[in-house]
Amino acid sequence: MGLWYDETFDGHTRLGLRVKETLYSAESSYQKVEVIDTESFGRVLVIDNVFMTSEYDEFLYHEMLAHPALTTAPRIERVLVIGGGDGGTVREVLRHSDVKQCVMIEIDELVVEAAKRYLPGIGTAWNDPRLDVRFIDGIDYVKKSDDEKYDVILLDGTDPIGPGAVLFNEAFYEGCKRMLAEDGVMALQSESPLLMMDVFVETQHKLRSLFAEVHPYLGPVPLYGTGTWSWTWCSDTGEPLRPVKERQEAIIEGSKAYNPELHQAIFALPNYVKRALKL
Ligand code: SPD
Repeated sequence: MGLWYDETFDGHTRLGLRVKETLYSAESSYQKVEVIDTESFGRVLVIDNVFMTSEYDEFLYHEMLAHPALTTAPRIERVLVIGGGDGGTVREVLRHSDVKQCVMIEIDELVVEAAKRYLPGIGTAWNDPRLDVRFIDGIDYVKKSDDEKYDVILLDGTDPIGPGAVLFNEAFYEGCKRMLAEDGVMALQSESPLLMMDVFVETQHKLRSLFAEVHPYLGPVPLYGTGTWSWTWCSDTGEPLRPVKERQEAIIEGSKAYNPELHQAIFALPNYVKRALKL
């Protein structure tokens, strides 16, 4: 039978992957970081026993986090990514030639070290001169930084447990808004509207109290084992369904999932989500 690695979601449900080999296992001052090689999902980054990303389906998550925001913001010269230590999100950001600078704030250097060594197929843009990686606390950064505001902010956190929990609180979102240009766009991973409906709904309410336009969108990420995953597009101006065609055209060829039709489709919400959000 071999060895299995299980992620347990709620004490009653788990997703198991058959492990070929554990490639890396270490404890930082924040969390346990592992990379396992699996039969079905290829190499998988695991943080505190939660599957974070896999070689097999990472594109479904990273392309969906990055491109809806990057194709709709009025400008995309300065982009901030908070979290995302595996490098998948910044890789997608840097595929846009209009991006002049991408600052990535990751609290845990060990995640980036592990990803660089064991997941080189995911983080393919580490050497891009436009990338500025800083190992600092994202909360402190958005609350106190004097840096120029960003055109796009992407939040690529873990689930709201452990060090990633603060990335779901209102004070953090307020800080992000402080760092966002007036007409900027922020997008974030906002959990599963099925197994984590309470977190999903609460997150939408927090965002709605800060932004005039808050639009969740959905897609599958098999590694998260919950059927459907959500991300949320936020802005005070702008409109998620009016992408810049030239930006879309420039990335279609190299995208495994994102295309203009999918961009429109992912914002269509099923009734159970609309009802939960009173839309
Ligand atoms: N249930 C796991 C959710 C993890 C979301 N972030 C993943 C980081 C991938 N860059």
